Amino acid sequence: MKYKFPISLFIITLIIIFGFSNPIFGKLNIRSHSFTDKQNEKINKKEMAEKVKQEFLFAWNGYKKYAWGHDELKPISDTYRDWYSSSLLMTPVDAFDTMVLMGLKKEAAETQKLILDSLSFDKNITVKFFEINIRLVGGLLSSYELTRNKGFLKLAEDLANRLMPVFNSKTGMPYRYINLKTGKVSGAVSNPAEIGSCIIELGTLSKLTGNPEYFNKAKRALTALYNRRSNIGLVGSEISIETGKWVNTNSSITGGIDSYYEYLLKRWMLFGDKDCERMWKTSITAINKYLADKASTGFWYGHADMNTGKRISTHFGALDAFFPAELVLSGDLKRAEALEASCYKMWNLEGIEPEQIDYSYMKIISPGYPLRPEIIESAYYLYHYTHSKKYLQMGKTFFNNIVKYCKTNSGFAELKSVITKQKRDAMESFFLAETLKYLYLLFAPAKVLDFNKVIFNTEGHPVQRNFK
Ligand code: DMJ
Repeated sequence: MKYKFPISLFIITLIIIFGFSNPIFGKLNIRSHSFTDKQNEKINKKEMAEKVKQEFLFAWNGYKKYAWGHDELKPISDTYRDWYSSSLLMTPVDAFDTMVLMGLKKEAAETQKLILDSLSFDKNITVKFFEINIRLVGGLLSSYELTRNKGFLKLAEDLANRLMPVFNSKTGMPYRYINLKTGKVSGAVSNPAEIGSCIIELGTLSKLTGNPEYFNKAKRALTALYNRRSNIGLVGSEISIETGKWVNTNSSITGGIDSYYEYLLKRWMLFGDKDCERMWKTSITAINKYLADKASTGFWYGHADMNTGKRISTHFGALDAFFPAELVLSGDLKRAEALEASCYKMWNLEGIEPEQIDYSYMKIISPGYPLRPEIIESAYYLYHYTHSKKYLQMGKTFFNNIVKYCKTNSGFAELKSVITKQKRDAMESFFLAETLKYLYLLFAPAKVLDFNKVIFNTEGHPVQRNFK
């Protein structure tokens, strides 16, 4: 008698042989890493917080040894990189408040001395307003609030004064670049994130100095942008700040738009600003109507045309993973949890987070990992609001994967590809300002920082709600 192999057994065998490497069975791959499998694992928060602190120290010591006084460590060649022709101490300023929160007194003291003794903005260099504002103005303000050393505030004020001419456009929306010495501006085609992400820093500076000019300019810019939303309440990805006309109508929550929404919400929360409350509420209604997407692979936010609401793409990426934090901060726990679960699937496709995927197919379309913090930031917010162990478990996975794939002899390197795990010789300052800070705060005792008393700027710098 001829032996017949049952068809069901045949299919199971095929799945076992090909399932874990074949994209068709990608979902199996995802499930095999799902936090539900590990939910019962006990997380020792104290031990995890200490581990994160030790890795911060390791990277900081690498910076000290090979890049002291420069903007960034290059963690493979053991050298340094400056953003412009002369250093603005991007890593020390960005990392300082993390050191204070971690209780690293010796490191904080030496960094404070470096910044106060040598940082000067009197330089003939043309800088990017957005990055300098979120990293340096934001970092200096939170450093001032944490230490009460007026030197930090003076530096923030001097820098902001040099940046102010960016707002001298017909619409009030800022130019993208400015020369710190001459005040010459450039870059008239900008985007919502770069236009609308300065009201936390400049509003705080106005509060601390008593000079309303900073706040007024930031608010005017934010409102000018909001007023140019489409009839259905969305914004696009590029706009001319001179004519006020949209150049690109692709609407999403991704990089280039992300922190515009973040600042509407946080400005309302930080200062009880009623206009921003209204602007946030109109915006989130449109975002949930046109960008939210309940796909078979999970709950996501995709891209749509700002005028018609028609779906343009189902792309989602590491930068978009900031949104669960905004959702839960605004009171929408359900969507926040569903989106963070999707983000976690994205992280686990290759064991560390790709820059962008197409969520319809769970296919990676941009494979880099530049040490981004957003998914960790969202886990920290969600843990604060739910105390669910699953967010600690996620945090442990994030931390272990970063150490496994990105650590070098002197620091942590970006990945060119999460698939090949090939490294790139760069360590952005936000790795110390945000990625390791949010990981630490996730595991550290709540008393390290009272979440309800601060608002984080988009670079992870805590600004105190009631600083006196
Ligand atoms: C940071 O500089 C900020 O979080 C910014 O808003 C977006 N990109 C990086 C981190 O990914």
